[in-house]
Amino acid sequence: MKDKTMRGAPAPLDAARAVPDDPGRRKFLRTATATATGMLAAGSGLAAQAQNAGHDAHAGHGTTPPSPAGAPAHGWQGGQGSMMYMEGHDMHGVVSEPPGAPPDDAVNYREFEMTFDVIEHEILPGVKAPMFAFNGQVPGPVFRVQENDWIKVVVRNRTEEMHTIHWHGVDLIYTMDGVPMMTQDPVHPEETFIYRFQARPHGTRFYHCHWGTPLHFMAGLHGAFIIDSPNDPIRRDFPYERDYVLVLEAFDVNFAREHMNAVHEGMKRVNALMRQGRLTPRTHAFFRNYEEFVKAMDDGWRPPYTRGNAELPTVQPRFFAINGKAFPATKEQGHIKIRRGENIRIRLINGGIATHHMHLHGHQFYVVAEDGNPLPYYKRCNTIAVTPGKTFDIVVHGDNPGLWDFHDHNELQSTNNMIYPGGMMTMLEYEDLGEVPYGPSISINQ
Ligand SMILES: [Cu+2]
Repeated sequence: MKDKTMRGAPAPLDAARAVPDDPGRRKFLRTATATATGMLAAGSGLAAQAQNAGHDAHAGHGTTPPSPAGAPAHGWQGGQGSMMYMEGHDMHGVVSEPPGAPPDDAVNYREFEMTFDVIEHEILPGVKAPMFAFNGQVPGPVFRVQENDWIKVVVRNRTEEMHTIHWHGVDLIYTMDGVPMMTQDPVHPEETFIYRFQARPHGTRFYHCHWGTPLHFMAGLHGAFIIDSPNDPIRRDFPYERDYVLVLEAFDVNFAREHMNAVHEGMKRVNALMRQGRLTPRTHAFFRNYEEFVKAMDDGWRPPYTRGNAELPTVQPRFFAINGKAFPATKEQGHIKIRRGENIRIRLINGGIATHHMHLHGHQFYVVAEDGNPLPYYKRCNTIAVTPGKTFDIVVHGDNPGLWDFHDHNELQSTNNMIYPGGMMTMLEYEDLGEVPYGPSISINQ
């Protein structure tokens, strides 16, 4: 991210983490194959490599300049939808840009650089899983922009799979909406894709990959997209200085590992077929339209959902995280801090596939926004169900000094691999508590 707001964002939980390099990715894929049945496969070697590579792994990757305004963008053929990956294109270095947004000289874009990566992500000590990642981190970086800002996101695919970015809850030009084959071609390996849109309306929104969604979205291509506005009524009604972004996640690490390898093998097959000139709609389950698909079935072709992925396990998350980390590793990002008399805003974003009943001890918080939109009246609650695809904003008023549990009240999700306590659990901590009669310790097998 080159925009300074991505680094200087006020949210205390936004810390970016190390970006692993490509050799590490290849190595982990081999490791993952060998340990597909082992849930808690170790990967410290990779972690060490990732640290050595550090953020400089990104510095060498310049962004190819966008095509000039009005130039025919690669892969866009008069709205016909593209078959480009069946035509043997080498996408290395290709820059694609959908039509529909103003050119660079027409509006003042805030430009962000993004990458799709494969990493091994540590959910908590002892548990690592292969994941896709924006900018080498899970969740992706937090965008903080102002309403009506024009946003330009230049995203480079550094994986061997395909992806897109969908801007969830943002009212943008449909060609930037990121749904593969519906509004754009997927972003191919080594391709760079440019999204341009205006950030509106204000509120807590998010972004995620829309390709191969159960895997790509769950593990872990998702991140917060916060659109602020001076006209936000919540700022008026609950003056606050600090807000916290909590991306709620449910990880099935076995599924991630096995599906990641299946996808990887699938891409190898596609590439081999392409080299041999044998990539066809039937070998790749890709059709120009519904009629072509039905005709193939009439001719005896069997779609993948009647055979292909059946060998994969049912998705059953056993690890639940806030901003990529499960309790007690939620501590690594810091607790949610508050002081007596202070209002804090907490933005809850469901970045996964489960419902999370977030319960705060010792307080009745105000539910102030749903799906990013301010509510016409504020409801007082101590528990709120955050279903998949939803965001809720709550405001906590600091009226009960102490150390308070804030956790998923589906207790199965306050565990790590069914061992309590763990998972989706963190703490609301008063900074001005002074001397505490009881200080927390760590117990991880109750
Ligand atoms: Cu993806």
